[in-house]
Amino acid sequence: MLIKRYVVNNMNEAMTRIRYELGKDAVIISQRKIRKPGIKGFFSPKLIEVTAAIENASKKAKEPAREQNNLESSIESIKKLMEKEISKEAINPIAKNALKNQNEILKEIKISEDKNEPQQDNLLKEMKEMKNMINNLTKGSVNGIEESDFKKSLRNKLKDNDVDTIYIEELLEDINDDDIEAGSKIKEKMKTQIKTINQDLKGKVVLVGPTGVGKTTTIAKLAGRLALIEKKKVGLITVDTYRIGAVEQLKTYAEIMNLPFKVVITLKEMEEATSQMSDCDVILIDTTGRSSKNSMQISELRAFIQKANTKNIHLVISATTKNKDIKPIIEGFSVLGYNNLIITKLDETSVYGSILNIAELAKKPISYVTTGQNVPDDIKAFSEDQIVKLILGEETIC
Ligand SMILES: Nc1nc2c(ncn2[C@@H]2O[C@H](COP(=O)(O)OP(=O)(O)OP(=O)(O)O)[C@@H](O)[C@H]2O)c(=O)[nH]1
Ligand SMILES: [Mg+2]
Repeated sequence: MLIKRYVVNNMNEAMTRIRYELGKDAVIISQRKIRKPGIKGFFSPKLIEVTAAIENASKKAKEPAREQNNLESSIESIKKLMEKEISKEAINPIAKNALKNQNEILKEIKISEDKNEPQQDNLLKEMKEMKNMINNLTKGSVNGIEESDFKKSLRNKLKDNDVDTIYIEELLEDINDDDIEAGSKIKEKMKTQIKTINQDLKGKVVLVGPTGVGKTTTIAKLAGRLALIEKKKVGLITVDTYRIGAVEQLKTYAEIMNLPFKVVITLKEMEEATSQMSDCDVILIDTTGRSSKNSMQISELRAFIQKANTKNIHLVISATTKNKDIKPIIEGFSVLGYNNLIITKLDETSVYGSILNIAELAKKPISYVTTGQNVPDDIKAFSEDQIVKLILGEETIC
C-alpha cells in the first residue's frame, strides 16, 4: 500500500493531484484543516491536509506502455517543477544545490532514454526516488523557504525596529520552523520582558533622567491629567535650578493650571516645600536633567530625592535614545533607586525596539509613554500588549 500526504488549498486540488499521482483507485483516508506554520499562518486561510492511499501501488508499474507515458509525463512535470523552484528568488542554497543534483540525474535519465537502453526497471526506481526527493524537497523547500524566511524576516523586522541582537536571539531561541504558535510565543515572551504598570499616582512623585528627554513637559502633562481630569489636588516642585529658564517653564504651567508651585534650591527647602504641600493628593517633583556619566551630579540629585523621602521615582528616557546609550543611562541613574520608567517621544521615531531594550536592561515597569509635545494630551499608560504590537510594527503612534 502506498500512502501519501497532500497539503492543498481545497479538495478539488487534492482530488486532481491524487488522481494524477496515485490513480483513480486511490482512496482518501483522512483529511483535516491545518494552518501554515509561522506567524503568517495566523493571517492566512486554512489549508487542508489530505492523506490518500492506494492498495496496489505496483499495479501501474506492470503496465509498460502506460508506465512509459507516465514516465514521460513525470519527467516533464518534474522538469517544470524544478524550473519553477529554481526560478524562485528566495530559494535557499541547500534546496538550490539539491535541485542542481536533480537536474543532473534528469539529464542522465534523458541520455539513457535517448539511447533507448533497456533500463526500464532502474529508470523506474530512479524516477520514483527522484519523485520522492523532489516531493520532499518541494515540500521542505516551500516550508523551508517560508519558515526560514519567516524566522529571518522576523529577525530582520526586530533588527529594523532596533531591538538589540541579544534580545532578538532570546526571542527566537524557542521558535521552531514548523511552529504554528511562533507569533503568539514571541508576543508572550516579549510580554515577560516588558512590564507596564497602571498606577494611581499619589504622594510624592519624582521624575529623573538625562537632559532634554521631556521631564518637565511630562510633569506638566501629569499635572494636567491629575488636576484637570481626575480633579486631584496637585502641587509642583522643581529642583531644576541649573538651566536658565527651567524654573519659568514649570512655573508657567503651574500658573495656567492654578497649582501651588515651589522652587527648591537647598536640601532644607525640599523638606519645607513637601511639608507645605502635605495637603496635596499628589506632589510632582521635577529635577534637573543630568548626564548619567556625571556621578557627582547624580549624587547631588540623590540627596534631594532622599529629602523628598519617596519611593515613587520614575526614570524618564526617550524612545529615540541610541541603543548604546541606553545602558549607561539605566545604570548611571540606578543609584537614585527609580522604580518605574517613563518613555518619551514615541512620536519622534517609527521604530520602537528601544523600548524593549530599555525595559530589559532596567527590569522596571513602564508607567507612561509620551507621544508628543501637547500638554496634557500626549501621555498614555500603555498596556504590555500595545507596546509589543508597536515593537512588532502591528501598531503605530498616529
Ligand atoms: N516630540 C516630542 N517632544 C517632546 C515630548 N516630550 C517632551 N518633548 C519636547 O522635548 C523638549 C524638551 O522637553 P523638556 O520637558 O524641557 O525636557 P526636560 O527633560 O525637562 O529637559 P531638561 O530639564 O533640560 O533636562 C521640549 O521641546 C518638549 O516639548 C514628546 O513626547 N514628544
Ligand atoms: Mg526640565
